[in-house]
Amino acid sequence: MAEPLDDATMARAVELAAHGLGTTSPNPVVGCVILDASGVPAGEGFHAYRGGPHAEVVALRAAGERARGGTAYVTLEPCDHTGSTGPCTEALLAAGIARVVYAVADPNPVAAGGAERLRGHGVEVEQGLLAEAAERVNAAWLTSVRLGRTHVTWKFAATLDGRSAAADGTSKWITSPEARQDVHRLRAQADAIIAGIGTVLADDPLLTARAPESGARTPPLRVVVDTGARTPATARVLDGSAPTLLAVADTTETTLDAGLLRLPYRPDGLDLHALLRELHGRGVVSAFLEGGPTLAGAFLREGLIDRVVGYVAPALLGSGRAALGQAGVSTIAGIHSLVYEEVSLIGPDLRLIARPAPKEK
Ligand code: AOF
Ligand code: ZN
Repeated sequence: MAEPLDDATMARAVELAAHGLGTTSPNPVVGCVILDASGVPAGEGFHAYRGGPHAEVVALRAAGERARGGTAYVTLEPCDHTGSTGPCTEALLAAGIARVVYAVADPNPVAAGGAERLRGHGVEVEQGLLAEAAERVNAAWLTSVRLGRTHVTWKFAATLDGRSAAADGTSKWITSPEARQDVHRLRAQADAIIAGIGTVLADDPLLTARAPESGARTPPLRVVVDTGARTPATARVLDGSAPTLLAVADTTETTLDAGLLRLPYRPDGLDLHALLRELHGRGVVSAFLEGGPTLAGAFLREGLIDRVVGYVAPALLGSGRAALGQAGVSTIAGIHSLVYEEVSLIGPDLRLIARPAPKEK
């Protein structure tokens, strides 16, 4: 039976999970709150880094003896396997937890089965509370496990009329320093930053995350979709300050001294599905797709964009490059429908976060 405290407590667990964004990859972000037998908060925790204790274990440690007879709220089904740590099911049983409420089932076949194990030991188990919020915070990991490919966030910056550059190609700066700082913060949460060769040749970007709090963790992998290996040896993406991978066609011959990922070539470009499968195989759970409009259009056409983050400046250009290129839409029936997830002001600019609308059955 649902308790009045359930929603607020799971909301706290989701908030805790978010603290792990950017440091747990290739593991999920997970939050956990323990209430004692009389419903008073006894301990909380989140999964902080790969190989570290799971959220449940952190929260149980904090609760100590007060966990006995209590309820554990977890954003992801407790694991039932021994990996880098022991099974959370056993930790919960050993602590004498009487009830477990979790939001989202674990899609990882290796770790799943926790709910059944706990029920088998007489623990009251409920699933689905605040599942939408828990899905959202852990979207990158859930997508990568369910689909076997890297989760993609497409980021763009544009004027209110959707332009990312003026007619002469100049684009610095459409959005504010605050918005650009926010981009660095989001980039730092991703495992990889993807750009097209057009952007590398035009802007010579560094593609690094310069966020104050990202200091200690490994920098995101820089990935250039560069079919013909045209990246100049002097390009800033090859400066060695972060690892770089050039995705080239398997038929391309090059002497470029860089990490190469050879992919099948199709008439309309590199096989982007193969790219995201390969990256996933290398532990890249989440990628930030930036620059330029052609590559973004190709990803969208292939159904490979999971989240859109748009920074929209209160300015108009009226001409110049559109933020998004050809995306396979020729008539309105082919429109890529999204739902807004979040709208906020970042300095003077709007930040819009959206994801693909659920397909109608
Ligand atoms: C986490 N943190 O808080 C929970 C996880 O590699 P391991 O042994 O740490 O196990 C990772 C799996 O454990 C992960 O894929 C997920 O299925 C499950 N739950 N993982 O990293 C946590 N609760
Ligand atoms: Zn676990």
